[in-house]
Amino acid sequence: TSVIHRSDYQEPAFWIDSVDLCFDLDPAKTRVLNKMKMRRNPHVVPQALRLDGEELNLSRVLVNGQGTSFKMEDSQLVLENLPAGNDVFELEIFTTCAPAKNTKLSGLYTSGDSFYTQCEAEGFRRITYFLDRPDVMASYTVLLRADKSKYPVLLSNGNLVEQGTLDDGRHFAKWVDPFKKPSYLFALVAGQLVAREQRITSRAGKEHLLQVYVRPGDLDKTEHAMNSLMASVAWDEARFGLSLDLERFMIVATSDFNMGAMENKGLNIFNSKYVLANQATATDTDFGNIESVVGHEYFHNWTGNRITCRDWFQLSLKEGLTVFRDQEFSMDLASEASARAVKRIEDVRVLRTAQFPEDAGPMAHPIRPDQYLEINNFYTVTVYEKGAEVVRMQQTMVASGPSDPLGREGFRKGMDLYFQRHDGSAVTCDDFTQAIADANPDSKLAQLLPQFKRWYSQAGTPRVKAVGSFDGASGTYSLTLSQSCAPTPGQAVKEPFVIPISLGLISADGSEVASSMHVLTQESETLTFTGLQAEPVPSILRGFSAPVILDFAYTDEQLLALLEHDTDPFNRWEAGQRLALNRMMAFISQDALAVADMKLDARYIEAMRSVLRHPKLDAAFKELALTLPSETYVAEQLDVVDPQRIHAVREALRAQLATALHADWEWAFEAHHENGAYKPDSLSSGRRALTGLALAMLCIAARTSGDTVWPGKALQRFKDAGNMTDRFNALAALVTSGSDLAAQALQRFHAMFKDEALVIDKWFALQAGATDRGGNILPIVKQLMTHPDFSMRNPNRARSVIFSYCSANPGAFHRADAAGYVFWSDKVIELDAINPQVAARLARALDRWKKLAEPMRSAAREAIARVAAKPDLSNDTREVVTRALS
Ligand code: B3K
Ligand code: ZN
Repeated sequence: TSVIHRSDYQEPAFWIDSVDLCFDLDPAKTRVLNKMKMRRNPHVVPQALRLDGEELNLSRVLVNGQGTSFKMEDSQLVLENLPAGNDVFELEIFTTCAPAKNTKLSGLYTSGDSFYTQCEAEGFRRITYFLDRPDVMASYTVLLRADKSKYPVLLSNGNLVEQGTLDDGRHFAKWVDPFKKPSYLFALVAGQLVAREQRITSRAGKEHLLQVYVRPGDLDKTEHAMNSLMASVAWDEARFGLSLDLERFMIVATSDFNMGAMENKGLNIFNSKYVLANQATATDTDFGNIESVVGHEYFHNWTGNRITCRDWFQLSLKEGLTVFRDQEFSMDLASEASARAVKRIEDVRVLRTAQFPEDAGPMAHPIRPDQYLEINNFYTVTVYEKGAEVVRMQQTMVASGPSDPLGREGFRKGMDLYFQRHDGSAVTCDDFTQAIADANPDSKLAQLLPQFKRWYSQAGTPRVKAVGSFDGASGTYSLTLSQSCAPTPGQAVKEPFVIPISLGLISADGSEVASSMHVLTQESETLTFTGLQAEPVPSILRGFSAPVILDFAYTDEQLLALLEHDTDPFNRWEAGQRLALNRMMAFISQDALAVADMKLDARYIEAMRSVLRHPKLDAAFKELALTLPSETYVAEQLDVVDPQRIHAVREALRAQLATALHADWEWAFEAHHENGAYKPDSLSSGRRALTGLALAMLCIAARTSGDTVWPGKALQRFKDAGNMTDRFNALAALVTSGSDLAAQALQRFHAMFKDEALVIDKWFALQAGATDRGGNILPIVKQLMTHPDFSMRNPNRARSVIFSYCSANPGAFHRADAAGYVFWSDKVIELDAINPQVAARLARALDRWKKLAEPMRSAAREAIARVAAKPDLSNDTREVVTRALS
């Protein structure tokens, strides 16, 4: 297989009108009969039919009921003697496959004793020969046959039209999907499952049945997923006028899944991590993630399923848009303004710690990529999260003044037009932006559309440099904004982007003297503000109005003023992060400075104290503001990275904040106790987050002072906690601070939850991600992998140990002796033979190797080369390591 280019797109030579699938399910050998009604595409020159297939055993091919000649070419089934002309013909294909041997978890596979499918992007070809591409949309009828006692539940897309018993203890179910769909949205599930059910009536007055299917015993963990699903249905109707178009909507949880979840039409299949939760087993973060993922997959029903992608290069058409929609959903559910801001900060934090590095590394690609070897490698933070930012900017740029300041109404008009034009078809990113612009002809977006579209074609994070100057005599402040963007692989030169910049000016007394939205289109532009008494402090890029890096040489005074007075909560948080970052950078860069001599100044500490003690700020915001920038984020600010030094500096500053604010942390811990019943809402989860941070800080302080009281309290809280958030935070406080009590708490935790796979994942992840002390984490990781609960084949479990170490614990992974990299290369190779998608994700852990300081840099390169030298590597992993080395 070779590289596929966006510019090579051609319509399919044939269309498939309908598909009749019949499955005889058996783990060792499942028989599949695929009967298709097909016809030639009159727009394409007559040619052979080439059907995709992978790891299938072909037994028979019939055309209009007659045997026919065929050949195999690179795993494609090629039929040359098909009827000429434009008539519909029937093609029947009999194949078998082996679900129990399918460790790739793509196509039809077994997990425990049940069958599941995963077809996006190209898994359907592992079930039957097909035109496995998203622009071929067909009507599906599915007949499932299986042993009744082993597989009492038989599910597929759409409506159940018939079911009954067969001979030999078997039974059947027939499903018809009323909507045409691409093959990647096909799904089937068979097994011993139980469902939580809920009947709802939509705004439009229609009745629907919602179901959440899980293994028997897990029903008590489905209430939150069901609530999230009901909230999603209501939200899409209210905000976008989009109603559920099916009588029945099903979610099924499985514990073996490559990613988060999948939006198959009417039959979403989820990683159990994003379904199962109750207060005893799931944290507030889990509850929040479930809400967004349930929302995300549900919202795909319109943005992805009703209107789908013409080809996989258009992936952000559905993913960027649907992430934008799930972000807005979570913000709208968190009704208080402060909670909206907290969600925005969290989303930006993900973008900056995961997407910015991707955009600066060897895998950098535009949100609409131009080429790929393996499409599964392009389900990235760029396509998803940056894609969502690009949709958000379109909303911002259709704002029409005071009547619609955020652009929500204009954006809704654009979405309406998008559905009016394209419902039921497979389209491109251009079709989307065109609809949003056409519905808002007077908007900035419409005026700047061709230039705006560079966000779709150019990779890399733009940098905006801002320089301010004040002329006291005339009372004029000018702000010069200049943009640039570094080269990325294959794109040496970048044209200027369209960058909406939300601005405010704060005066010396803290009042806001100006606020506006400026759309930067040139390489450099100067804005002037007049009538000012004194030099203002600029608050630039409010709400993170564009996915760019902002350079402004803020002084400490200016940052302190913003931290105290900015009306924009995002920039208020950002000011605190900049204060911390400046200090971390200064310490890191002084090579000769010993960690013991890095002393935080009183001014910074006092600023943090006032945030922590602030009477008006809420707990969730305080927790974010008091958390230092992550090691990964700091690494991105440096040209040469010594991960261990970054780690040491961050730990040292954290210890000082812990000690200097000791009394304040004690106050925070005592004052934010949650009494009463557990509720995962934003207000109470914010309080739990802050008490969790306070407890961690108090345990860290105890490590320096020798205090035994707070670790003791943490252990007690760990034992007494009424919910997983408090329990896990207490456990993490002990582990992170290296307390002597950690070992017994870990042991107890395992014993308490030994039957809860998702909790055991947390137990593994906490240990593999813990603070390195003298290189102790790698041996712990290796030890964990010999634990009877460890399994390389379960993606959640593999991620909880290996990824937590290689991708999420830079201070422990980047060892001068290269042992971390050797471990990494072993595991990439081992996983690649089992599950290439998971292996290729792990392979990304060394993306940024070129920035590493020696000797790490050379050692990392050697490890990557070692993987690349494996001859039978999957395309997935090969693409990642080849790009890394180039
Ligand atoms: N569309 C799926 C992702 C499929 C990933 C294939 N490797 C989940 C989602 O984005 O909603
Ligand atoms: Zn999605």
